[in-house]
Amino acid sequence: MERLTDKPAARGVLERYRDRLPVTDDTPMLSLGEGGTPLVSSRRLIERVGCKDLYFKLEMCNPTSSFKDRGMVVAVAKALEAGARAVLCASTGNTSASAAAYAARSGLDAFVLVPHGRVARGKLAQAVAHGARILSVRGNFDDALAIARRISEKHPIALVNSVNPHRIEGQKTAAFEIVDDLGDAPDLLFIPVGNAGNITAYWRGFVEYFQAERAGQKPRMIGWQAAGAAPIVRGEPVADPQTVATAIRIGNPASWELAVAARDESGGEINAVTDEEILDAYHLLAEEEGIFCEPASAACVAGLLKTAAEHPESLRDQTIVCVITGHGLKDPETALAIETDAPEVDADLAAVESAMGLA
Ligand code: AN7
Repeated sequence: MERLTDKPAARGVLERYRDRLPVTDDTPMLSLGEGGTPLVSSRRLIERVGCKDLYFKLEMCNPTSSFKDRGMVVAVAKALEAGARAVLCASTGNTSASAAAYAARSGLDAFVLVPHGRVARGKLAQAVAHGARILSVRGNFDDALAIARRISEKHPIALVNSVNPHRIEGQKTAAFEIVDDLGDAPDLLFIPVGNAGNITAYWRGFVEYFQAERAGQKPRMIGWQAAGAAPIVRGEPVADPQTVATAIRIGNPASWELAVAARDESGGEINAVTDEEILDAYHLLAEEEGIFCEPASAACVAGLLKTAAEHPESLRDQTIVCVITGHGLKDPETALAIETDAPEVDADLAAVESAMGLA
């Protein structure tokens, strides 16, 4: 942490929001330039939705291409401040990618427990590249998190899952940015729900800005789980969660109660969308908005399209933000699973013209 003078373009979450984060004089100002992500307006999907305004918060534009970086930078900085030598997480992929990156930058060891065979390849590639010690656990995310919690209790290794309160603190800064960009909170926030840390964090951020009178209202929080991994919707843990959206393949969310509180205090809802609905939204977002996200992120857009189909009147006068949590490149298998029509052609002008239908 010698080079405290690093000044990434976006300054980073710790420096920008130090007054609203658990930053002390001893907290290292770690940063990879996280936060400050774009809030882009919908150009085409809004016509299907029929609301007043529709925006996408592009959290895939963070340094490791997911929202996790906002919380991870705080958790790793606080671990450093406390003298930790190593960090540990269980992860469906994005938390491990982020932990690996910030640990690498800090000279800490990173141990990541991932559910065997269920992590998208791009996320594994990130953990490998950053030199994390990856353990592929024969079990699901919930099994891996239970073990990670035990290990952090028994050994001096900092747990950087969202049960670490510093993660939630960092992630709430995304809500601040939305309010600052819009001039107020939106009416509705659509957000995917897995381990339920992020919906908890956004709600905290919106409440804080409302109490500080930086926002005149708070949004209703509208969370979306995958139908095969929807414990909060069903009201009971799911023993064997299944969904194409591997990031949210979680059967017993750590922040379950806090997510329910966010839902209820905001007058919101947490509902489910099927894998088919998720993949439809995933393709529409890429094809009609130019936004290539991972399937879990598309769950909230799927939920928005479903709501537009079932209760169009509920959206009519609303300003809506969808949180696009992770990048599509993280999961190339899903992207390439659709039938691609990429005919091979000879390296010849006439042949290419003919294949393009220009001949
Ligand atoms: C792209 O990385 O749980 O409800 O271990 O990667 O806060 O869990 C990821 C979750 C949404 C759900 N979108 O957020 C992990 C992990 C993406 C994600 C979620 C995740 P939470």
